[in-house]
Amino acid sequence: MMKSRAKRISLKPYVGPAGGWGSARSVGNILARENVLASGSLLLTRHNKVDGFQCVGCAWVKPAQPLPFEFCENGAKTVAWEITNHRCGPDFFAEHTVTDLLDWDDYHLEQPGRLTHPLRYDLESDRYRPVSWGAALDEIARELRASRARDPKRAVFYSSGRCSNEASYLYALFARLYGNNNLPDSSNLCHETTSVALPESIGQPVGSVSLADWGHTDCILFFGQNPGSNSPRMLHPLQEASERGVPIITYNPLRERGLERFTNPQSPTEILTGHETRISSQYHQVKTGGDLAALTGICKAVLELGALDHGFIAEHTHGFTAFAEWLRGQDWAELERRAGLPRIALEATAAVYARSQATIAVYGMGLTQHRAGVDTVQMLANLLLLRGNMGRSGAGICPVRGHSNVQGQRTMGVTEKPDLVPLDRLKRQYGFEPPREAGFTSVEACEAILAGTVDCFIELGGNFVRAVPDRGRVEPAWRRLRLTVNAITKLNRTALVPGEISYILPVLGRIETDRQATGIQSLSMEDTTGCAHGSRGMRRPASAHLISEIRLVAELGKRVLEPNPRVPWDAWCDDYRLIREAISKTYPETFFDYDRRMWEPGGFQRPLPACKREWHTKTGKANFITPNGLDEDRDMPEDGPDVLRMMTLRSNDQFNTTVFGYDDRFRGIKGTRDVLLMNRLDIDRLGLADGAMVRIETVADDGVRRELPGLRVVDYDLPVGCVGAYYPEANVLLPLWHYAVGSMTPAAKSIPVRVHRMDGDTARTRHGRPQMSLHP
Ligand SMILES: Nc1nc2c(c(=O)[nH]1)N[C@H]1C(S)=C(S)[C@@H](COP(=O)(O)OP(=O)(O)OC[C@H]3O[C@@H](n4cnc5c(=O)[nH]c(N)nc54)[C@H](O)[C@@H]3O)O[C@H]1N2
Ligand SMILES: Nc1nc2c(c(=O)[nH]1)N[C@H]1C(S)=C(S)[C@@H](COP(=O)(O)OP(=O)(O)OC[C@H]3O[C@@H](n4cnc5c(=O)[nH]c(N)nc54)[C@H](O)[C@@H]3O)O[C@H]1N2
Ligand SMILES: [Mo]
Repeated sequence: MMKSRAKRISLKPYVGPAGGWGSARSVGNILARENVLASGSLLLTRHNKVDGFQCVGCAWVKPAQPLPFEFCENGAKTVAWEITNHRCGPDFFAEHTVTDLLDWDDYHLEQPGRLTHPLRYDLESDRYRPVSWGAALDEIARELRASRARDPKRAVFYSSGRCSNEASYLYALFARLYGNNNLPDSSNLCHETTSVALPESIGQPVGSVSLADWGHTDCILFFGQNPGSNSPRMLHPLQEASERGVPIITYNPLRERGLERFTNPQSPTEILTGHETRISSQYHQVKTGGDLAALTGICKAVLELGALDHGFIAEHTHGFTAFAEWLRGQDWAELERRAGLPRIALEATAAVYARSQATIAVYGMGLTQHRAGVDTVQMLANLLLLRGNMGRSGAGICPVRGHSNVQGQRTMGVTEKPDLVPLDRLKRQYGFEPPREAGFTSVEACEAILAGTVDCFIELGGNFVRAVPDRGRVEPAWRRLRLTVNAITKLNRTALVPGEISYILPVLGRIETDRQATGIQSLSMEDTTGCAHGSRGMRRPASAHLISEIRLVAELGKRVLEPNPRVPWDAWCDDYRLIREAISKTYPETFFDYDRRMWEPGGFQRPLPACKREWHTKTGKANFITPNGLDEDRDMPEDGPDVLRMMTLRSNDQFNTTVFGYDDRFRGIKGTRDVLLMNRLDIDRLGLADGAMVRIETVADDGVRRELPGLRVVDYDLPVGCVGAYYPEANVLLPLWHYAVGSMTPAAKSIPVRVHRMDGDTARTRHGRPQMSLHP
């Protein structure tokens, strides 16, 4: 039976603020639906507190002086999702074949609840069947050993950015002892652009802004990040800044409610009196991919105003003269055309910025997920450097990371880039020769799977097949893998595309108590500002059969690798403090006295050299980086009049591929995700109508047909020529090779498409199957 949306659809503009009563009501609804209203409400008081647990949602800062309820609507939803009382056990799998389940959409797949037993795919009955942990681990280990004997580079160890620092450290060590650096993670699909761009600009792969800076800033620039849905706790410092009169200037193709108005959902007075805070003082609806041109224009205007910090530029930077010359050579008309904004808008931003003594620049996927993403992030850094806004109180660059520990995972060595890892220290500490050759990014892992050079894919969290581009090509290739292992908490599509041998291994979530030989264990994570925090699970595990991610990695380590007395898998599992000791040996500068410091209020911050105006770059200075050109999409055919740029969006009711519901409250879309947001002029120009059913087709000349039928046109306020549809449904349209130059982050915010009207019968919504075919 097909399971997909079956709700009343309503599409009308949302008039309320972000936060407010709508937010409080939405949290209550989800706690009730997951059947955890009482216990969930109590647990939420321990959320993001010292001695509590760290949110399983986003990576926004966990302050030293938390609010009474230091959580947001979406954090509460992700918590309720994990602690749900619903269970997805062997009965469920006895009832449904995998082929049946492939017709279910993302929402319905996760709805049965937490996975309770290890399961092995049985081809004959086309069902997942329960299996003992021992048998599962033995077979997985046998396959990994066989593949390693063939070539240690034929296994991939993916993770989604949720695992604790402790689990990540062991996972990365395991992969390197196994013999490769194939450690792609979700950040390859996300902020890898940041990790490539910022080291060249300012000598560190992470941002330079701490929470304290928000209290001292006098200007905030916001590029392509949506705090109302994706990091709502950030709305509190934003509200505070706005009430102090700090100008907040936003560049975003959509008018996102959280960047327009906010009512604190935790303040009864604000809710009752209808108090709203205006957030953005200027809002510029830049064209998707137009930020590189827009930022260039702002830099040019700052230069023309002469509003430079000459002292800073002379003492701390490199490359200014070449950059300034390049700026002078840029043509305003061309910049206006590419940005989709008039010169006067860019000059208005420059004028405000030129008066500021301390500016913070915030950004997210709107900059990183573009072909020119690296150039664009570096242009934002250039803008800050022009006025010395780096390493100064109240100023700096602030990438907003996604998954709750995506940054910590990278710090712990989960990366395909060996240069980022202290391999020599690992060599001494564990007495082995670590592999030096770069491993696969997520995109390269897909390419290798397509080429048939991967045997085993281990997924420690996440929903890889659903999150990556080109699903129509990747899914069939995925089925040819010898071994796929899904160490997850809820059922998702990746587990339904089995390789020859396929397992679902259910693991403990972070909110659950993790009891090992020496008692209940704690974990740690790093937030988006580089602070590491302790976290203690406090909920009874969803099933007696769950094991921790740490135990899982250790059990594989014992079974796959030759014994090594310096790698005490069992002792590490018995007492996670010993893992933290090992981490402090590998990273002594940051993680000394780890076990104590992680419980300090606000966590402890890793050393961030740019904050002290120390530049760990090749030139020893902060670098102005001049791009090669302003083309957004050099790999795509020239736009015709009927070609639109599609960005893939997140709704307010999802966490990545986890879909909580079909409502996107702030955008006024209710009961459906099958929509195409479109400007009125484009709707008219292409002879469509508001509400028309359409089929989308990617414009690319590689001979592959990529299509998504069954979307409903919604007349929406976005720039002419730009359209929006939801991720992950739209991933089938994104070619694997359309990614950011330098970082390989898929260019999910700029897919050239054509829109075709569908008639009558063909206009049915199909969720599960990728609508794609290959031309011979
Ligand atoms: N509730 C919830 N929270 C989440 C997540 C979630 O799915 N749901 N995901 C988590 C993860 S892993 C991540 S990485 C973050 C993602 O959080 P964000 O970085 O906010 O990512 P998106 O929502 O994909 O897109 C951000 C914004 O970019 C705008 N945009 C699109 N194209 C462009 C462009 O060309 N230029 C500009 N200037 N803007 C553009 C969109 O309109 C949107 O407002 O959130 C994390 N938090
Ligand atoms: N077109 C398009 N594609 C995108 C994006 C986009 O904006 N547009 N965004 C990209 C981004 S920013 C990201 S980060 C990726 C996300 O890619 P992933 O991180 O791979 O995907 P998620 O949806 O976060 O993974 C959800 C699954 O993780 C499992 N899970 C949840 N909690 C835990 C846990 O505690 N432990 C374990 N082991 N498993 C757990 C659950 O089973 C759940 O089904 O998608 C990327 N793809
Ligand atoms: Mo992300």
